[in-house]
Amino acid sequence: MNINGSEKLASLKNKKVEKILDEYITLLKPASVTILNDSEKDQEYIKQLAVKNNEEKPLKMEGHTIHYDSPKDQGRDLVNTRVLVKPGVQLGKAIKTTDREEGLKEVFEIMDGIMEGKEMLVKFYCLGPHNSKFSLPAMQITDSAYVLHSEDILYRQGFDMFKELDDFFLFVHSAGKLENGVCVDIDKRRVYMDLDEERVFTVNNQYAGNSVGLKKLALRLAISKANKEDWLCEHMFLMGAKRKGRITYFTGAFPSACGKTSTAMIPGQSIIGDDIAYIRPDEEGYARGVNVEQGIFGIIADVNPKDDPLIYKTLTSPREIIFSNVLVQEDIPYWLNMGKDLPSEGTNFIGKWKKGMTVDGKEVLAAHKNARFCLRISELENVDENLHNPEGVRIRGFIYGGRDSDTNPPLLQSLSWAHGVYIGASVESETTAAALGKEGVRKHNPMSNVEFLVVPLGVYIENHLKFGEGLDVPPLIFSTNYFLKEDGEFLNAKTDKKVWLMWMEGRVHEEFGALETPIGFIPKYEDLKKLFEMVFSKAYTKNNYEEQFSIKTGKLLERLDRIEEIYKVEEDIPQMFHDHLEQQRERLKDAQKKLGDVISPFKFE
Ligand code: SPV
Ligand code: MN
Repeated sequence: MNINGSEKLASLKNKKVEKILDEYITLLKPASVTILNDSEKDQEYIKQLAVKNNEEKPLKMEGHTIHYDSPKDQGRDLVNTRVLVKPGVQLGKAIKTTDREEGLKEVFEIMDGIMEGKEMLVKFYCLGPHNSKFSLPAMQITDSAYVLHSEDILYRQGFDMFKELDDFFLFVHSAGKLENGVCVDIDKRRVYMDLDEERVFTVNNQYAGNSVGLKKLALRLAISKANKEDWLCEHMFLMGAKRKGRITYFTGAFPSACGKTSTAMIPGQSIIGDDIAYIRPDEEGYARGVNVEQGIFGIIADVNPKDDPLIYKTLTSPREIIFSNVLVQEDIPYWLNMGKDLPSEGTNFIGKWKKGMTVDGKEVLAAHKNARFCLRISELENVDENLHNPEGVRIRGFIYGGRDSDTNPPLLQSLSWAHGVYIGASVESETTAAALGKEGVRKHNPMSNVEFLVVPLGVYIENHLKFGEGLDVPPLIFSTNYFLKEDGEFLNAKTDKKVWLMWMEGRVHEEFGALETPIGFIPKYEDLKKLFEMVFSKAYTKNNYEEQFSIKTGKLLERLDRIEEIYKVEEDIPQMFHDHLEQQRERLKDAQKKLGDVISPFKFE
């Protein structure tokens, strides 16, 4: 086999890498192999290859390209994404598993010869900042230049780390057969995780949540590692909240498509990351976190000049951006709710598109709800100066968000660390287009991480409890709900999240009081009134407050019962979790008896 760039391989002097290459060249049977290093030249090669292979097409604006995924590959595949387990290993109900031997046999059969006639690409990256205790090296093998182009944007380069190294994550991907640059063998799509060997095999897909090894596949391997080593690997953004000339860092876990990126991008604040954080204790007893990534693979629907001015501006100016699954007309990208009228025809993920078109009796929208943009965080005006700091930043607050139309108030603070872990572990959210399946179904999503968990829930929760207990100054824990509705209308403007953030920041610095309710602390009316006035020059009425912050004991108790049902069947859930559930039930029942089914927040003054 002729290997392009074999001198690069030789310079690594890495026997394990060489062995892996031999193994997968034999299995995948590519026509050629190209080894890439961190150079600009190799990054440019990949960009051009993505266009040459038809996986991307240049758009009108300099640096912009469009990539389409198959209509059947527009979100993460929850059915065929599995953890390979040895006989006897139980991971619990939330996690899909396959017997390791059978799974490996199955996926190796699919992979046998899958790269025939294709170029195998090999590249090395670093998860987390360089030269840091957070850094984890990762090797990527793929036949998709789109995947590598995405990784060159989203991750830090890591070639040099592979000199003298034999402990790293491995991702082996093939998009399989392509037609017009789009993969077609979707029925043979598999994403199999082999935790024992810290490697993932993913085939017959291109949607980045399935294909890009360093994203959700590395998240799963790192969750396994973190839970063995007592740190946290979370599906969390990382941002700086700015007030009174100071900066205070928060992480936030939100289910996909529930306002995570737009929270990380609140105007006037700074962003470190929008998706995945590694968090470790520091010597002074604080939690420290880094962004695993250096780019954003963000949902583009709803990005408009009013709600997300910064991202909108960035997306509509020249720079390196991969758009995916949007509508394109005359080489200009359009997406849903972008604040202007969309053309009535163009090209999208189904091919030629015209307004009103249906497929299987369902109208095809101009762009997919899960259409995305991919760019470097350094391209954003609000990039935080600590993006690449090897020490990370001190995290003072965790935020758990969910999509909940009728139960939780917009904002809460937990009564303690352990109560906060209970709150995070009982997040319920209505499903969205980011994962394949029905939308709008209430689903339990602990720490918004359920789709990525590879350790039993009990282990995961225990690790959280221990983590906070081991800190002198644990982050405060908050929960938010941007999606509360009354008579079908949202009770909050999308931009209100800025006020919630300012309140949380003030709580960290002990500048605001709070009201204690059965489910946690809520803000006082006067503080919110002042903040709305200060931030938006907007009146916040007692009526607004009452509608949003009433404690709905009846609905909350129903929710608690649902959560209890789920945890009943999970093994080894720490007793502390059950205690918090029981205490919360008692408090709610008590309040219900005394004050009714829906309690005005003023009653807690
Ligand atoms: C998410 O859906 O949570 C994402 C995008 O961040 S991906 O997981 O890559 O599909
Ligand atoms: Mn995500």
